Amino acid sequence: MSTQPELVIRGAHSSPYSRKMRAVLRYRHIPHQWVVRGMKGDDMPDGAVPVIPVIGWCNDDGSYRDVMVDSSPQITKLEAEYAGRSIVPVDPATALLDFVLEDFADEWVSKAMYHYRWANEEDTEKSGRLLPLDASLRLPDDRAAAAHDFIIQRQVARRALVGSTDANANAIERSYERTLDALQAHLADQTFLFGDRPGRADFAMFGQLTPLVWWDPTPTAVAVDRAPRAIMWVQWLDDLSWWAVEDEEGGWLDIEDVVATTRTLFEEAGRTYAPFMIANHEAIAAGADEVFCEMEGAAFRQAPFSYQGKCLDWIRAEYAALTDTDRRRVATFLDGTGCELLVS
Ligand SMILES: N[C@@H](CCC(=O)N[C@@H](CS)C(=O)NCC(=O)O)C(=O)O
Repeated sequence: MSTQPELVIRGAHSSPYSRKMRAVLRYRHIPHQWVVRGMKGDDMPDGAVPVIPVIGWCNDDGSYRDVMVDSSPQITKLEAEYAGRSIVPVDPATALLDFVLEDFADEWVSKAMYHYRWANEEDTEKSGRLLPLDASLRLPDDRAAAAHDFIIQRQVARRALVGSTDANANAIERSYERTLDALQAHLADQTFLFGDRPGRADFAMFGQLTPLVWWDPTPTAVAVDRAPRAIMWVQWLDDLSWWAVEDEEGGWLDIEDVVATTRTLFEEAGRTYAPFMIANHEAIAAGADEVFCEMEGAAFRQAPFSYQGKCLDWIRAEYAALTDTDRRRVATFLDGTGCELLVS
């Protein structure tokens, strides 16, 4: 009898999005097989674009009937196909907030992740030594040394693509610090962002924070100082298969009850992520070759990023699909955070 689960997730230990999706599958009790990209057992075809994680749906004979990339749509498909332990809040207005904060983590906190790692020599050196071994512990030393140089060159050269320039460093680093401060305050009283069970935003934040607070020395030191709770929270999120969900519909907050410390994260998103996402969307629409926005009185610039343009479209589509009443409830919550611009 075949013991192969229907789902295979192909990722890498060091990939924030892979960790996000593996944590979702674990928490949701969805049987799956984890496969490290390029290692034995990895027979999955690439998805539409060559990124990880890829989730593959298997037939009984082991062939793949579907493969899919991009963590947010993966979560949506899994929600439609698997019942129980949902990670989408029951109140549609809270669910919209959760979707926005998921995107803040995926598309903005990810800039801090990339920046700290590839802008500081100590962090860069560490990743250069460790990343080649992610998929192959037995890689011979000479090949690991060659991979060290190759990875560092490639990743440092890509810094500007995600906005990790010297001119943007202050905006990215202060935002990381404020995000940690908000989480430290939040976790003093709450385990998750939208109730007594984790949502999409919790898993997205977990994914990006893993390298920031557990791997890279510079941002880890910042986190030890400012947000020890967030560091341990990341350990919790990695495997929440044990977290009890007694009432499938219960445990979520209505939007009117979402706590002030979660709102603080929206204020942070409103200072940074929201102006960036809007300027990026406008730059793509105008065919411009640079995104420019004001962030706390300084200029933030990078090249347009088309995937992030789609992310804003998805947020706006979700908002448009709400009832008039729920749209008003969301607008009331977001008013004054800076995130209201995302949906207006
Ligand atoms: N939008 C994607 C992003 C996935 C992504 O950027 N993955 C990175 C690794 S974390 C990647 O595959 N980069 C190219 C590579 O590693 O070859 C998601 O939500 O999953």
